[in-house]
Amino acid sequence: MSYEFAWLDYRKGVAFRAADLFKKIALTGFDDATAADKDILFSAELELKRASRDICGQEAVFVRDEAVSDGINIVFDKSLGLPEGAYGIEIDGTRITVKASSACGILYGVFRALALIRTGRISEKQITEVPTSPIRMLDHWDNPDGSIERGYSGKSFFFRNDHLYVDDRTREYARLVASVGINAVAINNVNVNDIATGLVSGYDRKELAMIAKIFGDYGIKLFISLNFASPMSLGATDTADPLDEGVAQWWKKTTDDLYKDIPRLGGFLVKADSEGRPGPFSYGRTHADGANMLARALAPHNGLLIWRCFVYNCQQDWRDHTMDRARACYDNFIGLDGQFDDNVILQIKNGPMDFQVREPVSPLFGGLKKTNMMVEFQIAQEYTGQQRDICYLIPMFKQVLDFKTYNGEGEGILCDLVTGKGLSRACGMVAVSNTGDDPNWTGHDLAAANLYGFGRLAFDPTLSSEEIADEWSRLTFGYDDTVAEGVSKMLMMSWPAYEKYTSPLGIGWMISPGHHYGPDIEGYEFSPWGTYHRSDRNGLGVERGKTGTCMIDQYNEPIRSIYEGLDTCPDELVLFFHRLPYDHVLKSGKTVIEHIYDSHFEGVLDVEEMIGIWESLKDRIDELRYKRVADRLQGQLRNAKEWRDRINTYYYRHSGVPDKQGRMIY
Ligand code: GCW
Repeated sequence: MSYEFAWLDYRKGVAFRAADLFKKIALTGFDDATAADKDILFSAELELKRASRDICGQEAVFVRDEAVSDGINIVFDKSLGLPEGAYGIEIDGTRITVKASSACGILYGVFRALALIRTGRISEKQITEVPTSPIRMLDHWDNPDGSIERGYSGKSFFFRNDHLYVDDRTREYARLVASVGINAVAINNVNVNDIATGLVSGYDRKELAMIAKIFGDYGIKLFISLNFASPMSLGATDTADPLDEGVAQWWKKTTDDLYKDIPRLGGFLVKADSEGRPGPFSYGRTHADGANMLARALAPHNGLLIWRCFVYNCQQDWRDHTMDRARACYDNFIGLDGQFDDNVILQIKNGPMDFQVREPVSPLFGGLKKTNMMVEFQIAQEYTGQQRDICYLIPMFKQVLDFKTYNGEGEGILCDLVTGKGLSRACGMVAVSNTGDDPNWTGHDLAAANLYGFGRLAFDPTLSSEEIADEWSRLTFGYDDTVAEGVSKMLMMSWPAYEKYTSPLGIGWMISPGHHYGPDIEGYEFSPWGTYHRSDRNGLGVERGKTGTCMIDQYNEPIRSIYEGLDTCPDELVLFFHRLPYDHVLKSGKTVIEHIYDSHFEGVLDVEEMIGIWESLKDRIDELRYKRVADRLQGQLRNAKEWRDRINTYYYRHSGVPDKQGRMIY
């Protein structure tokens, strides 16, 4: 499949005085770099070449180790002491200087300088940026057969016909994600099946090494998702018990061999004892036993072991009201705090359930005190419209990052905990990727704002959602205020709109089972997955407070009291935490049933408004992309109406309460 250049299409965008700037480009300190650094610096050089050609149609003239007064100076200088990945940019009339002490810093600084030129923001005189998260990662759920679990943008571009696949697009991908600061990528699904099990032990090793090299050229470390039972599945041992000497030896040798071929491998990512995947529980061992055994194989190579906390019972009995899936993540890991080796990082989903449109923050973040943590977001829009509906997730991620956990060390702001502020811990942010081999990478053109935005946010969480939307729009659609305003408005209204027309007040789910698009209110109600809303004629919701499953007690004070109290619990989460009657009056002044009706009618109106905005931009956006988005918006409108009518009808029939405004409910 052919591909487009997304926000890196330098032919788009107006460049003020760009031709002058590109007249001369001076590279300083490049020749003294190590071999690995040179590869990254070379990518930066290529980028400048490409930009010069595409922005102003001229070949860049490079000079070495001399400062130019008119043009671009790129200064690689370790003695500046800037942290890894950090850069400084100085703009002075017709001279731009990018400085860094690491090769990645140069690469990021070059991308940033080019973005500033393209968005016309070269009046900002001096910028120093230090990446906030040490690890800024994308997890791909790609399978060897080319399918992508929860993929909504075509097929995998890493795998095809049961093999790894390397072509121009591999490099283009690395370039794209490095441009927003991504420095770690797991290319295969955390559900590691069949052939993928062999990736750690030699399968397609040549291609794997090629991918790692291309990633390395862009400062990205390759991670491999592994099957916890690999030695057993591959027939080398008859157990996968993490405390078995033979198992540990197998992992050690396998890992040593892997590092011989791929010296800069980042490490492993593991989903264990979750949704049918093997794990230490089968041997009566803890997740610390499992993770540490693997971490010890990686430690001599400085590798990291990323262990997922998405562990819950998916064989639940819906009749049993005492069990609560929302408790599982905390209950499974809190007792292990302090038991993990230094090179283990726990990867915790942002919410206690599973990437719903609205969830509280996982209480595990505020519970663990002596464990490395990463927050896991999902930009693949599994439950948020599957890249058919627009849902710009950056505002949600920001709310999560701003959350105060009160973990005993002051406010314990989540962003600080996962970025290791003040501590030199291994930690960071990860997102389940939303890319595939569709020409525009993300299926919906506007879904690319989530890919772009996640990277930018992981680098600098102080950026606002609006800034990111505006910047992405200008880089993608060109320098046009009207387009940027319109597109940003659409993006900013999209998450609230999606929340309004889907399941209400934080209760989540109600999506069609299996594929997870569109409504099916009772689809999971009598299933083993543990995701219930328990609606009846009296009300709806799961009581998670003191009279229920006590899940609220997993939070620290004062959050615990805030969520426990009906007068303090925020409306948007009230049905996550409490079971309520339809006539319960929310803080907004509306009853629960009024809120359900009103929000669903509003959600559809919001989609109509987005369509109106898009139509107003018709002559300003190229035909191909205009039409792609316009078509998807019509699909979104159909989806929103389907949700509205099903939810409103269901709750009208259950509650018997008519709509005050007499709107059409079936
Ligand atoms: O959201 C759920 C998905 C599964 C996924 C799982 C996980 C990779 O429905 O498809 O499996 O989460 O995060 O492991």
